[in-house]
Amino acid sequence: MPKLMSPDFDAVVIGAGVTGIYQTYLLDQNGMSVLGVDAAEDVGGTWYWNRYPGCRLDTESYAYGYFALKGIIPEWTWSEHFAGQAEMLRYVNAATDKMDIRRLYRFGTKVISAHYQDENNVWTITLDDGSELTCRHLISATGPLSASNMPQYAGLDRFQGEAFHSSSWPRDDQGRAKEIDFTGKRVGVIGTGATGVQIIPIAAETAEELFVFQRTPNWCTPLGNSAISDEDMTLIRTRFPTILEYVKTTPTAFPYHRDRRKASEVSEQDRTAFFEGLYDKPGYGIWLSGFRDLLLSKESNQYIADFVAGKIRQRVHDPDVAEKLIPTDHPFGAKRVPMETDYYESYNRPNVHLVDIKAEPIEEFVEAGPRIGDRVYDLDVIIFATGFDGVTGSLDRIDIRGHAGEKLIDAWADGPSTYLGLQTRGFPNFFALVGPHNGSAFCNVGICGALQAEWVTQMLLYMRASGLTYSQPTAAAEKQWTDAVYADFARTLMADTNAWWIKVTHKPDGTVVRRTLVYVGGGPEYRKRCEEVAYNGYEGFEFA
Ligand code: NA7
Repeated sequence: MPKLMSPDFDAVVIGAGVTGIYQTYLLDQNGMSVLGVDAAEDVGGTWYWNRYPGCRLDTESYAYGYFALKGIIPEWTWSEHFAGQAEMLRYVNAATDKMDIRRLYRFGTKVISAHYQDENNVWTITLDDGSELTCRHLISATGPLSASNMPQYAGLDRFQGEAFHSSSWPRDDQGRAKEIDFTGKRVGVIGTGATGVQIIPIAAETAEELFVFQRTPNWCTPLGNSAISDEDMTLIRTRFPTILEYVKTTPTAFPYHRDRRKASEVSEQDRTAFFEGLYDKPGYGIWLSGFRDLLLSKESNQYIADFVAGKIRQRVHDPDVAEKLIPTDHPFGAKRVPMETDYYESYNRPNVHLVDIKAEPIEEFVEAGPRIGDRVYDLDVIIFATGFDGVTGSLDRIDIRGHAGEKLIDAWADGPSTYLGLQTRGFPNFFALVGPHNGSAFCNVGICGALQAEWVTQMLLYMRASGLTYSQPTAAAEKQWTDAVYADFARTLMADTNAWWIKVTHKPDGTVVRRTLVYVGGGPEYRKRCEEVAYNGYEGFEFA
């Protein structure tokens, strides 16, 4: 039985992104001593780090808003239906000012390790400035897409041009993203996920030559962004409470419900008309409002895949290039669908060249650029839009050790095991917000992260009121939750597609283990489950 010891803080929150700052605020408001830590120099998380040209929301600005609760949304004027990075960062900053939580943060500081001390029932946190502190509860809000994936190409250090990951865009002396003028430059982009698809059309406009190094094409559909007029903004404001309630009813907390029909229940003509309507509408409708069996039935999926492939063939003039841009390895929507603006038209420009690095991989970098076979691509700038070590990557990079020194990275070696995606047995008082298996990594983070922050706050208040200082899930509750998460995911067409939400482990005996990092039960079901657990006295948790 763990003993009581007075730690330096009731809680340490790792991360100053949209979820972390809200968690810090809630704990402070409820009289707990809390320290927030973030490697960045300020708040913003994703919106702080990702400053590449073209970076913007791929979901409606006004649906990304739990800050409504803090009075931010009613005052905020969105300039575009899908806000750009700078506006998003201003928005998070405004929310931070309103919540007055900067004073609780240590910025520019990384958490190196977090070790649970069995004998004192506290976590010892080591920071990269060498300092150590203790806390009762450790709460990570490190983001599902914050640990960048930078390929280690041989010879990269020899490259004489500029090379950087999209989330580490070069900064000026004041820390602002440098505007890189691509004019007259030979530019390379590696990666064609959501990030590459946002950068490519912009670089294409001015670069002398743009080489897109594509390993796997994605199914991309039009974003349809536009400015919000003053009149529209007035209407959005009046509708805001409804929008917020509505998104809470949808599986992903984005403003989209699936169509109730199966694809096979609709005539070919009506199906095509339905797809045309979705393709022309701004945003994610084509993915999230499609037929209800889109991600369950191969036949249903093939209809939409054929439709989008047809659009790519129409939009890209060179038939060979068009074919290379059409995915053949994964169903439509089995990866997050990049929302594009003139992406396919970029390939009609004479200065844009698609290089298929699945057919012929980059072998190494030399001084001038990447070498493929006999050809060296002579480049001034190369942007690695190569994505992230998703969901658990940011936690894997911290030395987290629980009961008896067990490492979290070992406990999750074959895939995460959690209860409600929030706690793991053997790691007492540790909560992972927007972590694996809790719905929010596959959800509108603003909404789902807030739900978790509120839920964790309630649990800590319950513990305080009950004189409890120790919590962890029971083995049975954790197993039941984890088995259900894996079983639900296995039923979908996403199960066989590698995306950032799948952890792939190559075992020494040659077997490959593929595990989902996300919960696909949907927001309403997740919320219901969390509420049931709390209502039943936090059933499934052990307290002391
Ligand atoms: P993504 O969607 O994971 O895309 C990463 C891209 O980088 C993808 O095309 C990868 O190809 C490619 N990649 C990754 N590693 C390599 C190497 N070593 N060589 C060549 N190409 C590589 O990340 P994004 O940043 O674009 O988007 C992340 C999320 O941000 C997105 O889902 C939205 O939610 C917002 P692959 O497919 O692995 O063959």
